[in-house]
Amino acid sequence: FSASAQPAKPDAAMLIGTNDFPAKVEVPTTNYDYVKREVMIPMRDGVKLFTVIMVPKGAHDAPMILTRTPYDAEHHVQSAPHLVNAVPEADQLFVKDGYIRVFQDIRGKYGSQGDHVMTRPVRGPLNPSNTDETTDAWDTIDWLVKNVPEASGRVGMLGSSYEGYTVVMALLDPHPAMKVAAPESPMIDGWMGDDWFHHGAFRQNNMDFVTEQNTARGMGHSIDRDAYDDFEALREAGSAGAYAKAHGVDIYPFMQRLEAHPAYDAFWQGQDLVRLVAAHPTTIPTMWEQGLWDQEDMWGAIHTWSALKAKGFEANNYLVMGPWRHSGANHDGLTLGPLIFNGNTALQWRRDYLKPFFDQYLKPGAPKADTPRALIYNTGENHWETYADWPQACASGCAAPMKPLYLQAGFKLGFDAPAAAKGAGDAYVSDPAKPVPYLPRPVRFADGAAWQRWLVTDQRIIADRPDVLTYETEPLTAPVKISGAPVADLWAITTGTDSDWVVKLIDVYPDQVAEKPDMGGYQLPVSLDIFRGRYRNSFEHPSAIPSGQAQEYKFGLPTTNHVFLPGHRIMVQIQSTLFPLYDRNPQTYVDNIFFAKPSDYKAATQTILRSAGQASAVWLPLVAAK
Ligand code: PG9
Repeated sequence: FSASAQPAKPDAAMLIGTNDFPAKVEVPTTNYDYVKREVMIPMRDGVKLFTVIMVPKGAHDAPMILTRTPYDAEHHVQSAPHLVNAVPEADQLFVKDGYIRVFQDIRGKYGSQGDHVMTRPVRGPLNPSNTDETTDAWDTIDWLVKNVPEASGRVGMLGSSYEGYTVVMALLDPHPAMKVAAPESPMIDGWMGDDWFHHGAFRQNNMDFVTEQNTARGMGHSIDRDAYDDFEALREAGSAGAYAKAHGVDIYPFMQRLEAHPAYDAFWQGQDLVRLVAAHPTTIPTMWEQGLWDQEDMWGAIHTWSALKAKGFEANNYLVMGPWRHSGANHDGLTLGPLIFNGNTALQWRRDYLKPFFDQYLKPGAPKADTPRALIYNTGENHWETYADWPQACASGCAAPMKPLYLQAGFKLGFDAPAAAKGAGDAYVSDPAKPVPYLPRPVRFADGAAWQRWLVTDQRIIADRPDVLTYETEPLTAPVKISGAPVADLWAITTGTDSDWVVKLIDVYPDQVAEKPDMGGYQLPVSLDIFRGRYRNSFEHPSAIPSGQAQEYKFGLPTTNHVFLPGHRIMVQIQSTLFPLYDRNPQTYVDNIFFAKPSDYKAATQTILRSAGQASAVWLPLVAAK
């Protein structure tokens, strides 16, 4: 370089050192309206858990909210001068009102010490150690009330999904300073209807989750793809076990546990939080929340709340179900897919119910909150409803009984029992080589937006497939309201020796919807689920289906509070695959479907019966519509 372009006498600021990184990076925070502390909190066995404490400046006697997470406590908060901008959206109302917000990495994840165990079971036969998420929550709260001088000593816990599971675990033996809780979409029973399986059908997207969670203490990676379309890759692989082996997922101990426990055996029963909570009920005021279209944890909150109610612990347990996807309560509740709600329903819940509920128990002198026993969104009429009891209709003990909506000849539905002779039914061929997709292809598990809205997907994508049976009513002349959990009751014959059954209750919009033209003819799933036929007699002890013989398959569908409006039709769809979300049933009985061989996968003819003695129906929790 020419000497003439160089400064003759560089001053100190021109000189280049060896490293442009300062020895210590410190952002001036004197003008911040909060103090952030990062601490390592010791547990009873000496393991220390990384904890971020956000304290509003000037706080004293302040209430505290704790969330325990496997998803990186440090990144739950941002760097910003104002606390309201530093915390997640759902916490803004709390910190604006002087709450201290605490996030902690559970043991073995991110900044915490110790080993990680996926949804670590409670201490006992499945967890012989001296710690679990119950003791870790207890030790954490004990430390917080003794070591955060600005705190009042009253702690609330909330969190969604895995973080909801940690709230529920804390409730099994709560620290005396824990005064209120809100498990949001908590993972409660991983086999019946939360993340891992639904009625025994394995949810294959979890192989990414296991990989992401277990490749590293910090941010893990997901599965390397060999196809753009996960539908193609998973079909090509064969069984879920074969896919896991081919992609290295089978090295993770949790995947091995899933593969070793395909049935509802002691492994699942022993960590079923419905039973554990019902066996250890507390008097802590608890608001159980989940979405009406929760695509991950559809089972937990409603079933635990119901079990507590049945045990006589109704007084301190409340139920909230909003028109939300999984964890949607913590985000923007204005829309879901094409559905537009009556304002920001998530904010409405947080502002009008959750915050006053927490205030009541955490802020001495706060007014008593007006907390309904059950707060459930009416998804047909688009508004909130409050109930003194829930469900409004059920098989026994409710204000109204269930009413069967029968499958009828000509692909119709009706409340009159069919009179057809034995054997009357409709048949389709379910071919595992051509499974019914749960989303339009290409299906990509990595597409978070598609995943979040999949439960409201227009079912016209598959309604006309020959392997999907579609029954519907005439356009309704009066509103039909359902408030509770529908029950699928299928009488079916398969030519195979095992089969899955998918039942969908659908609201069909009129052909034209003037206010929202893109909803014309929309087939909106209101409640749907899958059932693995081998478990029809026992969830614990599967058995082959006798080929060619009628069997009854009866299973609960997710809770709903919906009005089918005049002009709409009620539709029921039945199919045997929902792929690749659920692994395919080979339709030949094998010991463990995770390891079914390619030759086990066989097409089967499925006949859904609608005769007088074998009347397939969806039982509706029917109530009077206003
Ligand atoms: N549904 C997620 C999950 C919870 C627990 C176990 C596995 C997955 C979650 O959103 O945290």
